[in-house]
Amino acid sequence: MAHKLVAQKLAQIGQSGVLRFYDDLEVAGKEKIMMQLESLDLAMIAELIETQVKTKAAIALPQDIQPAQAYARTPQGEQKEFYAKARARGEELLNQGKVAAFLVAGGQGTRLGYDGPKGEYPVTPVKNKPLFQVFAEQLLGRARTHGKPIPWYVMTSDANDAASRAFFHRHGYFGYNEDDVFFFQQGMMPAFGFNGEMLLVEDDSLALSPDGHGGSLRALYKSGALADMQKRGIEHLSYFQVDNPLVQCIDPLFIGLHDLTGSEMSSKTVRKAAALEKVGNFCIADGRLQVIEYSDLPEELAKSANPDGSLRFNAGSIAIHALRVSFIDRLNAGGHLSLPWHRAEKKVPYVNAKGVTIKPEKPNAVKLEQFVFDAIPLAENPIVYETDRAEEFSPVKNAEGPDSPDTCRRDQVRRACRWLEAAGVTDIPKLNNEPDCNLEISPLYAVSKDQLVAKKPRMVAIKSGQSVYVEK
Ligand code: UD2
Repeated sequence: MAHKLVAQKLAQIGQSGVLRFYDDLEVAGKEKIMMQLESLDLAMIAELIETQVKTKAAIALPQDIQPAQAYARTPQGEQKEFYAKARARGEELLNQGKVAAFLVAGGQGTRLGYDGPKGEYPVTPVKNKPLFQVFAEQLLGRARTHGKPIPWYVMTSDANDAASRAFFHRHGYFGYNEDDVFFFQQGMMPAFGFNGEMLLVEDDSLALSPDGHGGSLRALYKSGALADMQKRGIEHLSYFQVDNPLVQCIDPLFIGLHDLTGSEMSSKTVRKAAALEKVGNFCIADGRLQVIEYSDLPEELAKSANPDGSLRFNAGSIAIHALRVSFIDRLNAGGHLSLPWHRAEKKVPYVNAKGVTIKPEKPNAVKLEQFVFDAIPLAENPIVYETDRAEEFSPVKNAEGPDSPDTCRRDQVRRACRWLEAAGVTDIPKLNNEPDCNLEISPLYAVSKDQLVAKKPRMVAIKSGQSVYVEK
């Protein structure tokens, strides 16, 4: 019965081809492709084929692109009082249990050469803790400070959902209360041939891939995660991505600034490492705050300088956001998430009409993705707050070179060293001004520099080359 309805819908949109092998499939194969098709919004797909696949929708670059102003990392003058209020407000919201954490962990560690969910990747310099554990312990540390559990929403993908859940389970949820971790899967989109046809990767399977981290805002709604937040009285969501162990999963000052300014979606920024660094750029484009990806910002703008030589467009996006729960609800009104789609031409293996698998040598397909930062121009009063790259951003993306496990461990050790020195540990061995030892601070002991300073850690002298784990 279900099959007939789906077949009818497919016929209406000229996509019956995906069922060409259906009659010869085993029962399991029939169920598989039906489930895939039923999870798709076929009416929306029909529209996207016309507007995004068959025609290359020209990216309408805004007419007027200006640099965005960010709230300063360190407040000056009158701003100091506002920041103090904001920090207190963020802490109050945490004390009231009104803030939840949101991790997007849809990707695999492919670029890292790791065959599994990226969150499993061991990343810390002394204990080799996996990314998931780093976040779990940090959130636990935060929750203890504020005396309220922090619900944690974790978005996975079809490829890594089971493995991610099993990993948490095997490790006793890293001490987290199982009831406070809410896993859900992101949506998938089919790949399309240039003629608009949905591609099959097997006789019984569409060529599906994740719909982008922007899809997380739809998945929150569809999975019931949003309803769960509303039931728990959560007002704000702190969004972060799986590849950055330096992130403050929840930062009271940032949450407080976001709340007091009435912002529906706020973002952290760092100064760019170079004009063409591969991060999005915060801009005021045609009067609205938004992120323009590095690949879309005209090079002459990316390279343009202020009279003092500094970059004009110097606010890089590090994919850390705060979102109001009511905003996510509004974005999903009417059952449609109103974010644009980004088109990419890719090489996608597929089964042709004769049932032969083709491995293309050049791009043969269109993939469509949504980006979470495209929600910013739809938000009321969105703000940007500048943070310190060395303190908060060192992602693990590549197996070697920049943004690799090596640079990330180095940056974790440097930060631990700075925190310890601020807490009065003055005799850390150095070589060429770099810590000449391996340092790691347990987030269960201190989640921030201020917390570590308050703890006044008493440590025995550290020797050159020594590995030290600070937990008391
Ligand atoms: C992203 C941003 C870039 C910068 C950088 C900071 C985009 C297009 N670019 O670059 O501007 O902020 O991050 O690190 O976002 N993910 C999913 N589902 C998906 C796709 C991604 O969960 O369908 C997650 C993934 O698990 C990871 C994060 O999103 O946590 C980043 O994805 P990416 O590695 O594709 O983004 P990247 O490095 O190109």
